[in-house]
Amino acid sequence: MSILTDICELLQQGRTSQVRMLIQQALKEGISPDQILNEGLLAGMNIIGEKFKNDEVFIPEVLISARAMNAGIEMLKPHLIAAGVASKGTAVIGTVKGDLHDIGKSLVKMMIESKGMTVIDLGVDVPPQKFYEAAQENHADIVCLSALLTTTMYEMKNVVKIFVANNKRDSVKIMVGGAPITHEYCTAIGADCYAPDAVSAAEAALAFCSSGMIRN
Ligand code: B1M
Repeated sequence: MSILTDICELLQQGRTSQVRMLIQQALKEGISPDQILNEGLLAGMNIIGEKFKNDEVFIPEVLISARAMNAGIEMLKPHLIAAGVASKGTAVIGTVKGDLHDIGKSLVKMMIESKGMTVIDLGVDVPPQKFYEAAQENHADIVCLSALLTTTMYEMKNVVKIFVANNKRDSVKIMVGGAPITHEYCTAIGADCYAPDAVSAAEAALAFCSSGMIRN
């Protein structure tokens, strides 16, 4: 079906208005919203994700494609809801308390969304309590913490602690990332997963949800 291939191609080129136009046309032609999502938008974003991983494209290209994808998802949302297409899981994401860096966090958010998951973005400078409350309110499967400063990365431990203190540590996975974070640090603070980049973060988030690895 060439219209879906075209959406996939144009998304990779970040051509938002053309992506929107083709989605409109595809819907008119009776193509199902989940097919447009999976075979058009997500297919294109997955290719960009792989290219980013292999250093074939860089942050600006990813952000431009992600913008086209978000515009497409916004158009499809009412149709997807009407068709009862379920989200593949829910993530809460934010940059930890005291830290204002949001570019990497936003990239991680977009890549997780590109996997068909719902993401609640709490923004930057997020206190541990807010992560906890948002996870509870939204029945999150995974909590994603970003930190770029060696002076703020310690807040990640406080987020883990608040889930433990409320006896809810087993209800979510906690993923950590950002330039100063390492696998060793993740293990030391009792988080579940460290991802070095946005693509691996999205793959890990989806794997947690689809393999039923979330502990209840
Ligand atoms: Co700041 N800053 N900054 N800064 N800044 C760094 C981080 C720094 C390394 C620069 C340096 O000195 N070389 C340094 C930190 C040093 C340290 O702690 N060791 C630093 C500093 C010191 C500061 C201030 C303290 C400076 C000052 O005021 N004296 C201050 C702190 C403010 C605060 O947060 N309270 C500050 C401020 C700023 C700006 C506001 C000017 C701006 C942020 C703008 C914004 O985000 N809207 C800024 C910027 C832009 C940077 C650099 C230049 C770039 C960061 C960035 O966006 N990279 C940075 C130096 C550098 O990294 N070269 C620097 C691109 C982004 C895509 O990468 O965020 O690493 P990154 O995300 C990656 C991965 O880390 C990973 O995926 C992303 C992409 O694949 N990832 C995750 C990120 N989060 C993840 C979560 C996951 C998984 C993966 O799972 C949940």
